[in-house]
Amino acid sequence: MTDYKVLFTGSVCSGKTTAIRSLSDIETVDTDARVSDSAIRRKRKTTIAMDYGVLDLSDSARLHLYGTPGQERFKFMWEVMMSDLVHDAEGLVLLVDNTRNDPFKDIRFYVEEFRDFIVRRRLIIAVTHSDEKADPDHDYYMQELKAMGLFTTVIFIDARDPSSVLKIVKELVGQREKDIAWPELEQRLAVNSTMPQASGEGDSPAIGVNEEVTLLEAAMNTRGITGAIHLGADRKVLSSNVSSKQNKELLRSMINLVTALEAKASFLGHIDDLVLYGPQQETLSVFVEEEQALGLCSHKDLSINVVKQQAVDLLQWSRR
Ligand SMILES: Nc1nc2c(ncn2[C@@H]2O[C@H](COP(=O)(O)OP(=O)(O)OP(=O)(O)O)[C@@H](O)[C@H]2O)c(=O)[nH]1
Ligand SMILES: [Mg+2]
Repeated sequence: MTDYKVLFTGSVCSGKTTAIRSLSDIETVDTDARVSDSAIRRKRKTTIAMDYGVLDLSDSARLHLYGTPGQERFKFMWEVMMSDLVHDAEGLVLLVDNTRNDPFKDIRFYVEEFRDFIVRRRLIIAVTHSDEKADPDHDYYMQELKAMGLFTTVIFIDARDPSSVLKIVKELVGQREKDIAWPELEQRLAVNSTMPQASGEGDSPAIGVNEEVTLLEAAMNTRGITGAIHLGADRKVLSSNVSSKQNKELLRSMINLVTALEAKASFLGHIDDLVLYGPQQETLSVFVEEEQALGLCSHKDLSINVVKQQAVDLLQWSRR
């Protein structure tokens, strides 16, 4: 028996748990728990440790499916998985949620985080949620990834639909495993579908307004964040829990500085963040969009890359 392994990763809600459930012949092991942070706006549960499933490919081959938790605060699991469980995996499937404000930011983040792992393996980018938002399309992905120096396969899938997720498996092992009866496999997995029309109901993302957490609560539930300030389009403070007056002023000045820099130095293009990193102190960073701006104080040991990814999640999913 040949055993293959594949690791699924990607941002919160990108569909890792769903994709593994779609493909697995066994009841999947998942460790989803109720969330109380920026992920809750879209769904009730998030993976806190890992997902696991198995797919029998033929009489002589089997694919083990592993999924990381999406939230950065459970990142220790990524390391545990890479160094132990999946150190011998065939490849990494990076699920990219097409509804994210900037899917390419996510790609950069995960490629950076999994850089050592990818060097020796196949990377497949699987774009999900394109039924909810069609752009960017396949051509755009190919063009942008090429510009980023990433020459990799991009597949559009719906994680809820087994036949669609099977495209990843084909890409990964299709060349080497010639005995796989794909149509039968597809038929067998059809029962795993969680497409709304097939099962009658999907995993309901609808959550009562009262259950939603505010952006500040979400920020404070995020590892390493010690304070947050949220500003609206007019750059007036909507909410803040930054205790130090000095830091609060600094964050506001940094946001104004971004606006001023954009006006005075238009050749720089759009500036979305500005980070003030003091090795002895907390790191202060601001993330500026047209409609809102976010200032974060974070623990000095938390990497800038991680703070940026957390800010992306907060700005995307938390309501004002
Ligand atoms: N419309 C649509 N919904 C999808 C798609 N893929 C996944 N979903 C839904 O998105 C939601 C989140 O999927 P999960 O599989 O829990 O996401 P995850 O990546 O495991 O998230 P974490 O464990 O929190 O990191 C579920 O309600 C899925 O049914 C897709 O391509 N289209
Ligand atoms: Mg999950």
